[in-house]
Amino acid sequence: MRTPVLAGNWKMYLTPAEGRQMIEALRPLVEGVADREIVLCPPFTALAAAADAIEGSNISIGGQNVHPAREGAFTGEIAPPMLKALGCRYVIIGHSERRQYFGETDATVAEKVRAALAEELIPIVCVGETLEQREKGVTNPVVEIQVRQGLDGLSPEELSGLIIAYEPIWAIGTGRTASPDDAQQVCAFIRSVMARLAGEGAQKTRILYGGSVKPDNIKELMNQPDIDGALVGGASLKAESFARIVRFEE
Ligand code: G2H
Repeated sequence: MRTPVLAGNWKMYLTPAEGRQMIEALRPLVEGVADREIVLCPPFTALAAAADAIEGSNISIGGQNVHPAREGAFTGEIAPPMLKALGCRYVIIGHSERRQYFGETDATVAEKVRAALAEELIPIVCVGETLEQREKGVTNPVVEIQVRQGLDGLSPEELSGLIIAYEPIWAIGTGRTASPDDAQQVCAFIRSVMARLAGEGAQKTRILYGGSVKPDNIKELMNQPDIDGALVGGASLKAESFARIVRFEE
């Protein structure tokens, strides 16, 4: 009953021309796929080219980050209405790389989520534990704090419409994937936290897994009852591998 979401996070890769080329190659490979949402999140500089290249297709675009203010003297930042004006439907918020290298906290995540929702952008809110936290056995409490604080003050309706991406930090870009069982356990736990915040609406929230997702592990991940899609980094840069992920093809 939840429409799967396959979202590519290009991170700081691909120029406008390279992004356009990737999308032109991807379009025929995912044509006709209607029962899932296909999303690409290019760097800001490639968004306009991507918006043009997806025209008339079943692919949507999103930002990788956003500033919480609608406008202002914030050099180097991008506001929610600017993403919207470029045709973005989604925005990634609180990716672990933003938290680790750019000082983002659960409080800044909460501000950005509210700002994105005000502009009718669908937030893809990232949460996840470090290796040290996993080994200490505190994955659930760490993720619960990130969910509760990052989504602070939202209505049940807002909570059910957003997307959460569970990305264990130790699995990001390392080639190590959480086992489908481990990923399912944390995603089910996140849904139980959402149920306490949003009641029945938690059944509608899409929860994605992210961290070294590839064509050869997508099928098993998608077989898990609480995993509703994937946030894909490295394997979303090439049309062939991302198309196989979108189609759940090994
Ligand atoms: C996690 C993921 C995409 P990768 O950051 O957000 O990247 O698939 O390269 O591990």
